[in-house]
Amino acid sequence: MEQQEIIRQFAVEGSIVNVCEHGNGHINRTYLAETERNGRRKKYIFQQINTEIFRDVDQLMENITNVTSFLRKKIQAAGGDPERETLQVIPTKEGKNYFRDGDRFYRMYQFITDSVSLDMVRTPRDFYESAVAFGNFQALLADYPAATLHETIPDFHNTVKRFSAFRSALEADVCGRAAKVQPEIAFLTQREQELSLLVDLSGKQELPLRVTHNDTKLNNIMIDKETGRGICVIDLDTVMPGLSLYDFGDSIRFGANTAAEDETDLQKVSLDLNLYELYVKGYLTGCRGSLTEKELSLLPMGAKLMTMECGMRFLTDYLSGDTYFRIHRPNHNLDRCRTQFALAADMERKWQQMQDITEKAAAEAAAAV
Ligand code: ADP
Ligand code: GN1
Ligand code: MG
Repeated sequence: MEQQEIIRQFAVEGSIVNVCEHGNGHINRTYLAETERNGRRKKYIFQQINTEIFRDVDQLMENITNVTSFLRKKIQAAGGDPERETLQVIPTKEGKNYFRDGDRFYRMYQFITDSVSLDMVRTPRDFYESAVAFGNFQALLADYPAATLHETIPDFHNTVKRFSAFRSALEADVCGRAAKVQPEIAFLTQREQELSLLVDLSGKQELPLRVTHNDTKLNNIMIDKETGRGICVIDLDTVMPGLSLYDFGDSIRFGANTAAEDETDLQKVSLDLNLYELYVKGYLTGCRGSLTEKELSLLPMGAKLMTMECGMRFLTDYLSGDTYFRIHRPNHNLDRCRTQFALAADMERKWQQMQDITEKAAAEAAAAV
């Protein structure tokens, strides 16, 4: 089916006037679709769902529909604007939450108007606001019935299983690339022990399982152009039970890096401690005092392990022939892996400072309650 015909299957207003690729996500194919009726234009986000990764689209979309309906009610009750503060699924004309064309699956969202998503922080405030928004997202979902959520990607942040997957990819070495990445392999294997820390604590119920986002990149939040506030958390494909440390850590690894995730000049990669501190403060504000002592003390570890995990996933994908993350140039996944490991190494150098900042911010937040 032709793209415009697929878009017309959804309950959009008016006729389609423009469709173009949009955003910098690594997983789905995202388009901005514009329609017009009586001279009035409307924007939508139209996505082809990556079904190599999300194999059960019914479950995926059920999660998203239910989570967004839940958020909508809470936002309404708090006097917010649900049109802009949560994703809104546009159904098909037949009332379904996705459309299937052969083996391709599509969905449509309301476009969050007058907002931007950032691939790097512009000003420290952007990062602080994103932290408040991700913390708030978790707080809003604190009483969501977690057992009703489908696990869209099982063991998504299980660093032990991720390490096994890396080992398998290394042994198979299907593209003959292992020889080229010996330093990266060494960096990772030297840290194998530490990788299981959060998984072990979670298994012993020493860390609470919460409903988390699990993919808290800065570009998964829409920032209001006028107020600068983080208004809407998007990319809800991986909302599942998880650890707060995953959400915290993933934000740090992406947003508190002084360089882009795929920077090739590793000299530019470092952890910005000022941004780290702002994020801790913003996240604690958004979470409204819900984090346990143990969670608070492990925030630096969350940052480091999410950075290691992401580097490991990029390395695994590089060894496997780039089948998971969308790449835009040769060696893209290797470049991404190297920034993550360089960032983790910088965190090791700044470990004491990360701990001190966290402790101080946690004490201040506790005193403010
Ligand atoms: P992926 O899973 O591939 O990362 P996303 O759902 O994050 O896909 O979408 C990719 C990008 O598209 C986002 O980073 C954001 O810039 C933009 N985007 C997604 N949904 C919306 C929306 N509802 N309104 C405005 N922009 C959006
Ligand atoms: C992917 O979908 P996107 O681009 O927001 C990935 C994350 C990684 C991230 C690395 C479902 O996020 O887990 O941390 O790339 N999402 C999925 O940039 O695997
Ligand atoms: Mg995304």
